[in-house]
Amino acid sequence: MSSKFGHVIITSSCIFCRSALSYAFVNKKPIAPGHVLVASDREAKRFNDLSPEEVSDLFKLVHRISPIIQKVFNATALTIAIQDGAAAGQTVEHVHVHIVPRIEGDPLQDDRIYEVLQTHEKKDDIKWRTDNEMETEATLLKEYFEENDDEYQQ
Ligand code: AMW
Repeated sequence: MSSKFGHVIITSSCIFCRSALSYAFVNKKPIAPGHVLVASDREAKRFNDLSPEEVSDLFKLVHRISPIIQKVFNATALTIAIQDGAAAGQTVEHVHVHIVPRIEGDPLQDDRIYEVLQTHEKKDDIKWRTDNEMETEATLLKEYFEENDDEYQQ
């Protein structure tokens, strides 16, 4: 089943994990390897438009997938962020959480990540990935969840 992400349709081949009210998918223009997104199923624009149940479900899904993203992409840390509103850099008007794998000394140090997150979609130095590249990553992550994530308790 595909899902709406603001004005964009995310195909099921790019969605690697779902919960009752949210879904996790690979990024078309990641700022680092493994930069993924978690969105609410319902197309709410701003964080505060979500119900408490949706907030809880969204962050439970972030909580569930984040250690796996860190491990799969050989990171030692994560930046977990929401750009909530246009002035904060939000371009897709549908609540979503960014999960970005980090390592000591990576190019996003010194809070540079926040500038890059706000501007990366408009800049040409990071390329938009092909559907094939995205599907390959989502397939890898899907298998990882199906096989290795049985113990997660929501
Ligand atoms: W925001 O700037 O609204 O906080 O973040 C939007 C995110 O959505 C960006 O990281 C961007 O790369 C990503 N994105 C935009 N279009 C797509 C798409 N078709 N599929 C997956 N991710 C997308």
